Amino acid sequence: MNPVTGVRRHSETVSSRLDGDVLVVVLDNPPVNAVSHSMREGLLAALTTAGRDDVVAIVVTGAGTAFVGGADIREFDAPITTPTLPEVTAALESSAKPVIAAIDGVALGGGLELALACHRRIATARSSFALPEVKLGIVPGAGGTQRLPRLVGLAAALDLVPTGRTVGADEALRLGLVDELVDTDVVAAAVAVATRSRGLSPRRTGALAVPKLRAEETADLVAAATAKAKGRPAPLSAVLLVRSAADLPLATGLAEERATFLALRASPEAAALRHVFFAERAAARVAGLEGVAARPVATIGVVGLGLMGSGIATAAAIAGYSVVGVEQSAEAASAGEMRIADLIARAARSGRTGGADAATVAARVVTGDDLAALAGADLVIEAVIDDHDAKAALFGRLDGIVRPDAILATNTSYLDPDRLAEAVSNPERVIGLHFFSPAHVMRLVEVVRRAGTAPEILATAIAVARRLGKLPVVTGVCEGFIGNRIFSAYRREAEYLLEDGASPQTIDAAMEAHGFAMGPFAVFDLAGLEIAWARRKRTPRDPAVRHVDVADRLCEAGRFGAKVGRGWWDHVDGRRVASPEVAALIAASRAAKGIVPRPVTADEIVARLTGAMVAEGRALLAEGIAARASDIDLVMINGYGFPAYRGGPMWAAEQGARG
Ligand code: 3H9
Repeated sequence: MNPVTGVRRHSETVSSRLDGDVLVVVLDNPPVNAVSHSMREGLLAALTTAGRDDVVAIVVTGAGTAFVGGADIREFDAPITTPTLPEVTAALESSAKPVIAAIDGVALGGGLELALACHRRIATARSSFALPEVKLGIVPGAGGTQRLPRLVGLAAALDLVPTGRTVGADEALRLGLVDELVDTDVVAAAVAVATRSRGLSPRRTGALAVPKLRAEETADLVAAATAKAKGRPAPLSAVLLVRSAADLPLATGLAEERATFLALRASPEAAALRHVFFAERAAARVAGLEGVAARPVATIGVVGLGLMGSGIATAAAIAGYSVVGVEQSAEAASAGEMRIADLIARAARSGRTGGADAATVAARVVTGDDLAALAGADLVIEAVIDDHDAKAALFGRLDGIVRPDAILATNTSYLDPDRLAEAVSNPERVIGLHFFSPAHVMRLVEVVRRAGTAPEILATAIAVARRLGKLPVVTGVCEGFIGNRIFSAYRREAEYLLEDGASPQTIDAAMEAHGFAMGPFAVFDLAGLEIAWARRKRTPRDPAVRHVDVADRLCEAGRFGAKVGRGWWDHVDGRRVASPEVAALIAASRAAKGIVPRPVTADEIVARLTGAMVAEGRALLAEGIAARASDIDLVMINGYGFPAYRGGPMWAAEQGARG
């Protein structure tokens, strides 16, 4: 013990001090106090110290701005070491002296499990709670599935554990997950409660019975949670474990939970999801931005209020920015404003406006038909038609209107932002912000870094994307950037497969069975075929490269996709149906080239389509367009429906190569 401070160190990450006759145990493992081996060891040692006669109760708290962000995910690739987290939670729960969790910040995963094993939980309003393990392909492994339902009931636990949903402090209080909220010093409040609990026997969560429900009610809740699990092992196991908490003695339930946790922890799916977790953090580290601060941004201009622009404006308003939307005419502007108001209202209804009501969010948006309204904007994002001349002319006009330091961002999918930048007098402020449709929903934003973009502009664009709740991934300049360039290779290979003998039906079915939300032909139909057709018509074709022209024939026949009811599929009452017309066009294309169709298996389809992605991904890395393979994985998962549980194309290929 340090004689001056009275602080006793139990391990590298755990210390304690006496506050009166209450032992305050501090967990300190920056940045989020993840539970590491040293924290588990230290906590057990602190509990031993608490056995002394001069201690009447124990308060456990986190240093800094978190309680505990979960078990240390970096340890998950290594063998388990003792003491394990279940040993620590068992020791906390069985402590003869009352243990109170003082929570200020996140209590996630193993962190929430620690709190659940304490005898009371006191928290601040900014705290939040979740068992997010299923997002990492595992289930809680230290009692979460057994203690949570004892505290909050089956309905809430079946909502929270299989989804990993985060709840704020108010909801946690309502659910009974925390006992008290304070707006003062949470440790002082916990010490006061602890002092009052002197001599009282602790209320042990594990000793509580799960509140009884009628059998039919339980069956309905289980069925709903099972449907949401979409066949993935972790959420499905979470449903079963939570359900069994109502019937099994604590020790049996904990043993089942632990066995499931250990099995899932070792699964390829969990390894892939851990890769995704760390990939997202790695994407935030952008070379050349070390020590570069983002500028403050308060007002965002959006030019073009079609579907894309309205989505961007909606996301910006929800994030709290002042938004100025500009269209070509007053009618188009008011149509855009109505669309934005509708998107905001829908977001508010489904609880995606951060607690603000729709009217408050909508009041942040003004629209009009005069670019002059953008004079005060800090950042202007153009989302007009994807045509170089139109965008360059707009940038030229904006150059004379916006502040000289305002950032100009293009939402182009395919055009060259370097050429667009030539239209403005100080091109270092031009950047690409490539949103995905619908922009208020899709998480991915490709941040297109031009060689001439100033670092401060790049840092600011990334910070804005993050505040919009997006996942920004930096890409260099090339046709289609990371995502659409890989998607083009994917499209090409899908068309080769067609000609070789597969059909839109077999190809889509194979990719959907592989975990894609939609197969490629369903995606082409949803996006519409005419934009790619127009691009093909203006792009010279290399005669040496194999080309499949079925898509051109489809467009010539007016089969532009789902919105006209006909594309690669027929779309009837929202269902996809195989089209004899398309089958005939494919057959004609084969016949014209003398190709005899052969059976193509689902395995070949998956191997060739994912192989095409990987080959293009490697080219992007070699060209320096993508900074790291994991950035490519994030783009394909968050923008193109690649299943996260397979870790992305580059990760999956690496695992496959390792065998
Ligand atoms: C679990 O608990 C299983 C138990 O049931 C087991 C029982 C036996 N471990 O996201 P940020 C790092 S599973 C290790 O940028 P934010 C992160 O890598 C776990 N490291 O900050 C990053 O490092 P770097 C359940 C972690 O403020 C840095 O912290 N828990 C962990 O935007 C900052 O992270 C979860 O799934 C961790 N658990 O968000 C929670 N957490 O600077 C996962 C973070 O080197 N974490 N790091 O890149 C999160 O959701 C967010 O990180 C959090 C902070 C909300 C905590």
